[in-house]
Amino acid sequence: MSTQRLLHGVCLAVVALALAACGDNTQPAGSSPTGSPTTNAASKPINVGFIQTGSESAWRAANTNSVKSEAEKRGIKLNFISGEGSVDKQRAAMSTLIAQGVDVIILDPLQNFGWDPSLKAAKNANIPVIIADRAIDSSPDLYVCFIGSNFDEEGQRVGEWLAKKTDGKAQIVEIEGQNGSAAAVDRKKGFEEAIAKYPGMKVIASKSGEFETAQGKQVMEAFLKNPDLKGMTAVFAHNDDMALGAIQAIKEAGKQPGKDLLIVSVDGEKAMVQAIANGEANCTVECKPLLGPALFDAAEKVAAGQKVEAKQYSKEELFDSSNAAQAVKERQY
Ligand code: GZL
Repeated sequence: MSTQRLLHGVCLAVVALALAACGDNTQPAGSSPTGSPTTNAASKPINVGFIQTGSESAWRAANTNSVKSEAEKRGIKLNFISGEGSVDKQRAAMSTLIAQGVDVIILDPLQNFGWDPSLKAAKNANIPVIIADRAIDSSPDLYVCFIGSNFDEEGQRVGEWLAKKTDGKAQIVEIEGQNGSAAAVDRKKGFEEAIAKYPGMKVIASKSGEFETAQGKQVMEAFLKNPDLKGMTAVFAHNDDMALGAIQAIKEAGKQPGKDLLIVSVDGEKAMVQAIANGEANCTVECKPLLGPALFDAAEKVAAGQKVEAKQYSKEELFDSSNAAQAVKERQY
């Protein structure tokens, strides 16, 4: 073989070896200009524990659905635990999730007190806690943020609507929510603050219906049978499910709900807005259950070590005969 041909062969071999070496070092797409590889793998999905109150109302069902569907959409590993109406079960769930070492815990507390020990345990385990929907009396340095509604304002708005509707004269029976829940405590407080300005408005009876339709109906049946309450002119229910139960009881007693007795409530559920459009109820202030997006925005930020707003309140509408017929078409729950 001539020297020239030999040199040509050696050159080709050197070029081939050089190309092969490049091929081995091809960087994955998106590699940094310095050539140091950056991973293409999606960052590990966060692991979130969610402790729910239970399944007491249509509002709660919509809230649970919003949380589960949003987690699935984002590829978040969700460990969903229902308190089944028991605070003890919720506290046990906190211990379980801390032991599992989840990245973030979201708690929707049945009661607004007694959470310091659980929150301190989570803090000691470096697990941030987000409070959803119902507020608590623990110090804000024990949890990251609150995302939900301003229940006091909801109670005020219902009270002010009723005062305007009745020219400040109403004898009111009150069907309360779950005892000790922020929703019940603060709606009651806001309503009472609003009607305190009107000497002609008075709550003449109060009893808990636990946010449930059947119990709301039972409480209303007892009010209707009580001779001391014959002068009642209005019903204030802490949520729509109980108001709908009260409407059933009023009809079965041969009276016209929405006319013989004014019915005011909170949540803005489709069935209640429909009852208002039908003239069988009078007012409901919306309380937004579709918190999934806001909760997981906060959880993802917290898991990434970013700051989040301490309090995030939903913006909510009021429905009465002036807007119910149109609004009912858009209600999602
Ligand atoms: C309010 C929520 C309440 C609803 C009820 O944010 O906690 O609990 O008003 C639900 O319908 O049961």
